[in-house]
Amino acid sequence: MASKNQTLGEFIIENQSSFKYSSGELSRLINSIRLAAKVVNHEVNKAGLVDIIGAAGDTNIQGENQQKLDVYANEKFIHTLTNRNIVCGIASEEEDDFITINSQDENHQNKYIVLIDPLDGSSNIDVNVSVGTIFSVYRRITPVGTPVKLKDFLQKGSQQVAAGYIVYGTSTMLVYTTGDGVNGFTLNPAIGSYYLSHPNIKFPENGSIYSVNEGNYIHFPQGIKNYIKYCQKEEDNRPYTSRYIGSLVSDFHRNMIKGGIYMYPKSSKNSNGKLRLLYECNPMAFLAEQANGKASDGFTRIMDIAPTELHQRVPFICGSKNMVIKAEEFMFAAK
Ligand code: AHM
Ligand code: MG
Repeated sequence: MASKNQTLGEFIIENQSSFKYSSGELSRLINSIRLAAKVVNHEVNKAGLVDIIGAAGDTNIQGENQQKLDVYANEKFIHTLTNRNIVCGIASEEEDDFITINSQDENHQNKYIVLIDPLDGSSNIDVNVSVGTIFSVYRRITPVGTPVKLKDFLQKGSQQVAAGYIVYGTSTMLVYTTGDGVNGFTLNPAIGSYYLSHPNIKFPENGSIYSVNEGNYIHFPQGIKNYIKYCQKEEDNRPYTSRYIGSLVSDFHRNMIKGGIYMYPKSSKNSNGKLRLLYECNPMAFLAEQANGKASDGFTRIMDIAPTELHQRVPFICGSKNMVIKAEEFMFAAK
């Protein structure tokens, strides 16, 4: 039984047997992400010292090259997952192609692949605003023991076995699902342990926050424009409040706790929106549905979209169930 003072390590062990494909492999994988996230967190927390310890591209006092944090995070996650020999392939928003991992054990038995956005919203770092890591886990569909193929990565979001994010915010939190609800763990930086602080998180069915980059308003499809006007109307429990951090993980996290909707629609500037189906939308959609929320491209459930390429972009509408349903109504009405 989950209790609030449980550590993430204890939680993983306790819940391992309830996971239907349990072999310990997924637990080890989540453990690796937890570890890499701590290291990345340490680095992200020092971002404000950049003028003192040197910026990206500079050489620091030890003669080491300073890296951009998104590059650093990418390397850290890939390195940890590769070194611990627990996945057979990784795709990252920071890499052009997927990475095949040659397992060191002779039978090459690893069956999971990971897709990751190592540091989402990284343009916020320079101004001390929260950023995040997003990850998604699938079972490979090609035979175990052979090199992974593109089709292992191009699975529908509905095939995910786990997904989660780390938000490097005022506290650092790791929030994840293995298909049995969503749990949030807060890092105690003094001792380096994550504690279960938010068990079984659920989106309120209705919310009063809408999150969208309204600077793009004139470029939005008519359905989104109409929905935004609906949010602003003085009626029932409206107008809603507008909150947009511009950091998906943080906007999603707030909306999940308080009730709200996040939208990155297509526009006349970006014909498929901005966000990536595999690294951003699918994992967030899995978390949303596991937390009683909903995720759509305006017409179709995100996790039902069949991916055609690794870095595919899709319009994204995600959050409290009734708000997403209402936004979809406006999209269909203006079609
Ligand atoms: P990134 O993957 O390049 O960091 O972009 C993703 C981010 C999201 O976190 C955020 O919601 C969105 O881009 C903000 O975009 P915009 O500045 O266009 O509103
Ligand atoms: Mg991103």
